[in-house]
This record gives sequence, C-alpha cells and structure tokens, in this order.
Amino acid sequence: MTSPQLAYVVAGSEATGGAGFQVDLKTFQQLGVYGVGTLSCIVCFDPKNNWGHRFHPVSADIIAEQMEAALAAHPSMKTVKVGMLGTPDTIDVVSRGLREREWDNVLVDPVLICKGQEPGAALDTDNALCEKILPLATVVTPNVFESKTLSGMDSIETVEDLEEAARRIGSQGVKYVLAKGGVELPGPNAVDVLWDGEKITRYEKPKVGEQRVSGAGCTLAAAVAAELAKGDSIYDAVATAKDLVYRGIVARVSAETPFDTVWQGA
Ligand code: PXL
Repeated sequence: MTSPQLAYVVAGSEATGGAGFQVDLKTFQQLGVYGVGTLSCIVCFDPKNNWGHRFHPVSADIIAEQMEAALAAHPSMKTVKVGMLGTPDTIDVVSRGLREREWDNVLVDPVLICKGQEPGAALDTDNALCEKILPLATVVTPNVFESKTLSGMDSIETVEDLEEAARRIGSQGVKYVLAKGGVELPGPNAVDVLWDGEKITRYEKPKVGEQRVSGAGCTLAAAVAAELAKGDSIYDAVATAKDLVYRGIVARVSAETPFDTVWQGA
C-alpha cells in the first residue's frame, strides 16, 4: 500500500452539508486524497426564516490552534484550499498560519460577500481577503460576481468578458485564474475559463437546467486542489474537476433549501 497524498482545507461549515467544509472533505475523499481541515466559521441556514444565513466565526485563537495541529502533524502537506473565512480577524489569523509553510499549491476560492454580515462588515471582509489571502494564491477560482469584483469590470455578460476578467485578475499576480461562468452566462453550456498568464483554456459541459446547484463551486475548487496534490497539471486537474462537478450535478441531491446540492459520490 502506498500512502495517499494529503490536501488541506481551511473553510467554513455549512450545516446542511451542501457547501463549504463538508463538501471539501467529501470531494477530497472521492478523489483518493487524505483530507485535513481547519474550520474558520460556521453557517447555519435558518429553516424558519427562508433559509437565511446565520453566521458564526470561529475565534482566532481556535483557528490558530487548529492550524498548528494540522501543520505539525503533516510536514509533507503542500496543497491547501482556502474557502470561506468570514471576517477580517479570521482572515488575518489564516493568512499568518499559511505563511508558516512553503506551499506547492494554494488554491483560493474567493468567497466574496459573506451573507449574514452587515454590508459594511462584508466589505471589510472582502478587502481583507484581497489584501492578505489573494497574494498567497497560486490558483484563484472566482464565479461571475467575484470575477467582476476582482477585475474591476463593470459587467460580465459573455464568455469573452469572463476571459478578459480572468486576464485582469491574473495581471494582479495570481498564476492561474479559473473563472467560472456556470449557469450565469447565456448559452447551452456551463463554461469555465483558465488563464495561465499566456493563454486561455475553455472547459465546457452542457448546462443541467438553468438553476444554480449548491456546492458546485466548492466541489470544483476542492477537486482541483485534490488533483494538484496528486501531482496533476493544472489543465488536467481542471478537466477532472469539471467532470466530477458535472456528474455530481446530474446526480444532485434534492433538499428543502432553495438549491439542490451536488453529489460528490456520483
Ligand atoms: O458556496 C459558498 C459557501 C462556502 N462556504 C460556506 C458557505 C457557502 C454558501 O452558503 O455557507 C461555509
């Protein structure tokens, strides 16, 4: 028996199991990678209030303790995925923890707009993410809204716009930008674009309905991280991840929440 490769995730719990930390670990397991995790915050949707977000950050000292344990236990772990962090304080402590190691792959899913926070606090959180976490990223995976925000573009309405956004985000210093069109852009396919500093590669799958499915972005980013941890190229990692997400959306798990959720085991 050979030992599995390791992948680390720092992310928030989404208590229904449809997104966040739970999805990251399920995805790692599905791809044969040993998952290690640090919890940054806890989101509990409220079934009595239209599934609105209730948001609870984990305190900075407890995040630091989790990171200390995870990094000390696994000196060879060189791939990390960063999901939702939640507040300027959680971002600060995670950024300091990540700087303790030379990583091969730092994949940042830039979860902007922390629902459940005041608008002003959410902006401070987004700014802290851009200032303290994005400079550490080797791969960033924005959706259409996040691509617009990070690129400074007024609108993204076509795949060509999304490609321009990916180039602009890449010019800020991130090696690989995987911008996700999902169901937001018109056309029969869900198109993601990868900018590597020199060229764009498009990844396309037929849209499965026009509705968002919960956990698709988390699954995609976690799957890319898992494949990079196994030593795949970014191009193969994205292709594998896109395929896993597509199959997981076809086999979606229905829920009472506003969105069905991806089945990572498909
Ligand atoms: O899908 C983005 C996301 C990531 N992480 C957590 C979430 C969500 C969306 O609800 O709750 C913890």
